[in-house]
Amino acid sequence: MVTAHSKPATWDIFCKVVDNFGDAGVCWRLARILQHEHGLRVRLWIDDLAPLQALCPAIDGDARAQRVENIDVRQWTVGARIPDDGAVVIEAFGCGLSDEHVTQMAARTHPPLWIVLEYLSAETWVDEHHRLASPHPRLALKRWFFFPGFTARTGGLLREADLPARRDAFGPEQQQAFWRSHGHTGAVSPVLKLSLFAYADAPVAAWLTVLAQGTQPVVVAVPGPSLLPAVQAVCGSAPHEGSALRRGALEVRLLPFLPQAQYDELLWACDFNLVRGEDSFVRAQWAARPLVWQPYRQEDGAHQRKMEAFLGRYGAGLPPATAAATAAFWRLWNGGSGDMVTAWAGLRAAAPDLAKHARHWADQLAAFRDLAAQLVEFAHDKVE
Ligand code: TRH
Repeated sequence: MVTAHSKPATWDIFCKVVDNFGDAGVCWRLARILQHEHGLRVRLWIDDLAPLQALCPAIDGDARAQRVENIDVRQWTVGARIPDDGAVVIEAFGCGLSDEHVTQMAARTHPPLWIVLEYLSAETWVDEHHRLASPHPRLALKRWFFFPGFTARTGGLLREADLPARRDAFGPEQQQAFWRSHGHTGAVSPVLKLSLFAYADAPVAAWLTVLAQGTQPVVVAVPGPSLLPAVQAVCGSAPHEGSALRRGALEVRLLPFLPQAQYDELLWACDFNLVRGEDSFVRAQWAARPLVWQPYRQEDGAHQRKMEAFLGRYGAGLPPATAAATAAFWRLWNGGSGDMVTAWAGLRAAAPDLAKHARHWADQLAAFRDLAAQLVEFAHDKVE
């Protein structure tokens, strides 16, 4: 366990990139908060530096070891030598530690505290599973399961201490400057501004078509290249980063994949955000703006259960018609049946309620301790 009477000094975070950016995104955010706000020495072990470099351009995609923002970033290769001075090991998303590494941990006089950081879910069973331990089948080691979540009985959500203040200080002037810095004019009301980050199987083209055919001028900002085929299908011309394409009431603004901090600014500069996976989903909630979520698809349909569980919690504070309109659009966005024109009209009509609720929801979540602080407290509790 952690050495008695001492703050855990070195934390090792292990991250395997399954696909996309979420694994790296969550681990990088956690590493930054642990280092910058809790003064810990953090080593982030990651098996693929490319997504991390996209989130943080200061990262060298080839370096085996580097220090960026005061975090030691190490390539986690097969056979990598893991120093045995770490007080806490975070196994992100149950990514699996090698037998050799686990044996080395067990052989220490004070084995590190081994925490499996799980995926986020609003399902009720999370409350019961948070902070449970599972003994290693052969060695004198325990793994502790730590669940992020939306209730006081879970580990909470990642949140930088200054995030709400930075968000609230990002007013109209900053928003205009944001758009201008990406080569676009600052769209002002009554133009509706939306950001779009989704998997390629979302009905993006059908939705953009409905927007184009509407009467309200709409800007849709699309960071990164993954949805360009759908944009091209609707707007016709060959899209490239930095360009703005128009059809009817719709203007699509193509942005580069933004560094993580700038992605927050995009969310704050928009009236409505379409997000996916885990980390952008959480950031959209902190943005205190209405959102549409596309969970990461899982074979067994677990993503649908996650979506319904979240809708249940989120919708509980909404007028029933607003909750129903929200659920109808989210379900359609996630492979359900329905008519896009009707679903979008319903969501638009719900926008004033949703805007109020989004703020209330963010404030309510901010009343819980954030995930990094809870991890630090947990590590202290386990000192023997
Ligand atoms: O990239 P994702 O689809 O990641 C997913 C999920 O995390 C999923 O749960 C996991 O199992 C799977 O990966 C392997 O979506 P997510 O979680 O939103 O992560 C995206 C990260 O990228 C997040 O940190 C926000 C960041 N981002 C930027 O920094 N700039 C951008 O321009 C955009 C669009 C995103």
